[in-house]
Amino acid sequence: EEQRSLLLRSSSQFPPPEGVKLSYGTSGFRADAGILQSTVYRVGILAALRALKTESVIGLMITASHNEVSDNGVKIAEPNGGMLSQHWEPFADALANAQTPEHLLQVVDEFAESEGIALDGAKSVDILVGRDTRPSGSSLLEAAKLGIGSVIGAVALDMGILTTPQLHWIVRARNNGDKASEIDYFEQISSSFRCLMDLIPSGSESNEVVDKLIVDGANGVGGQKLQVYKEVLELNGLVIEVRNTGLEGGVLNEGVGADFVQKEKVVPHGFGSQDFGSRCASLDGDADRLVYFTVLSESGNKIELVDGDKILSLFAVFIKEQLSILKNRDTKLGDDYPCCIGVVQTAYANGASTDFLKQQGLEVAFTPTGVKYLHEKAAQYDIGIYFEANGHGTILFSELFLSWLEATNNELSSVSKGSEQQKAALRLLAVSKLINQAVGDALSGMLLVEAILRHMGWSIHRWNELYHDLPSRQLKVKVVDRTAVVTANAETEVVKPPGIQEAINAETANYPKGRCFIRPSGTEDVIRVYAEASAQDEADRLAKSVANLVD
Ligand code: 16G
Ligand code: ZN
Repeated sequence: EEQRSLLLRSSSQFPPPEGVKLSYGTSGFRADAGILQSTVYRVGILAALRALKTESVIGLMITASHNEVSDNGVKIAEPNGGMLSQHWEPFADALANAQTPEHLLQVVDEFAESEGIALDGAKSVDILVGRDTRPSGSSLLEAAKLGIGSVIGAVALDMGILTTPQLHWIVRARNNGDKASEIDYFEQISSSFRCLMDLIPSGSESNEVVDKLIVDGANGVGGQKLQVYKEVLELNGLVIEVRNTGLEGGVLNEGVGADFVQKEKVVPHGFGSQDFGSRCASLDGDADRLVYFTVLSESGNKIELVDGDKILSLFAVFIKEQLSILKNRDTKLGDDYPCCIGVVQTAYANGASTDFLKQQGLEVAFTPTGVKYLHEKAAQYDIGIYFEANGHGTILFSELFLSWLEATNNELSSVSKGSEQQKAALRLLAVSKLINQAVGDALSGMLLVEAILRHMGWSIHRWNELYHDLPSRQLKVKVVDRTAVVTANAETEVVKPPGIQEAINAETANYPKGRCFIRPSGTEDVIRVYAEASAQDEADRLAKSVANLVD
């Protein structure tokens, strides 16, 4: 009874915005920050219920990633650091759209009942709340706390300003019983980076790689964090210059950041001809995406993009190399482990990257767009590497494989300490600690790229030469109802409306190496078109003619 009146009282302060229907999309709720107070309050309730259900620490992150600064959003991190369990999404929608306090109470009651969640205040659970640097973040964070506070037994812990992957990492670590603060996060990633640097084979130093890395921080939280921690990284052998930290007066995501760089293929603000030839990286607004680039000429603003597919390829090549060194060890030293390695991509992956990965003998799987799908698939392997072309991705290691690796490393260190095999085991262990096991993380991903380039003795140009991207074009078409388009086969085929896929096939057949698909965006009211062909003007034309089919 106390719980009911508390919910009624507090939710009456947060009426939902009029005339908007909200939906928990691929990355939670996102909208203009001005209408989000009630949504964030309600996600606070959701997080509290999720924590009671799982009897674990849950995360609540307030961010709209690469969206413009006036937007904001909110999403949940599960106990293992992953995305909200998909079967809770409809409940999230019902909660966000409940029109009156009475209706909201009814939604909560029914759901708690069906999930077997006791709302008697008997248990105490923690919800970690974080936000990015958006000005709307602090008042939304207060709304989240009130939502959490309206469920008896739920306690909100304000983690302040964090990158999205940091919050996911901390939630995961807390549930594993580890010490987990932002300091522990940086301690772990910088010490495992150090470990990889110490294991670099002699003779692979290349002057080009030793040059400093220039990072575009998107005027967001990632740039700020890097600015603070760059001295520590410098001690570990990595010199970084951070631009667009947000402290120079630039606007979040405006002409800067990984999404801008990847989509527009031009230099972000603050970069130009003076950076010709340098190794540059770009983070997105909440630092869960990473792309690299170089400035193409001494005059223009054109770049050579080194995208998520290339980061994936670099990681895959390095890991395969370590696995094959390990395989060469004396098998008298315990059983071998049939490590099952797989890579996961979406339809946006450049066809040349898929060909390259297959040539390396890797199993390549495809899922629909959205981290939750890629992550789930990658978790099925002993080592699952996933990346979206836009730069979101990570490497997942299975518990079974990691314990085998620990045991093998122990054995090797007693019989052949310092051998190549032991070094390979140590490198893989370091990668598993450096790379964020919860979610794609631009900061930890960047450190892994930097370590591998030094290990290989590769410049960014050498890395970029792993394969040549096929020319591609992305377009979007504004539509009234994007749900009219339904796709199958990891978004490569349209099943509704009828007839469209046949028309796309007919268009595509006109282009050598042509490939084209359309899909409804999960974040905007548009249909996206992607086309690839052997020449840029062909990719452009193919995309355009297919866009006309949709219009
Ligand atoms: C979200 C997704 C990202 C995906 C993008 C596609 C997460 C955390 N983020 O940003 O993975 O690439 O949406 O956007 O899942 P779209 O559906 O508008 O093309
Ligand atoms: Zn992001």
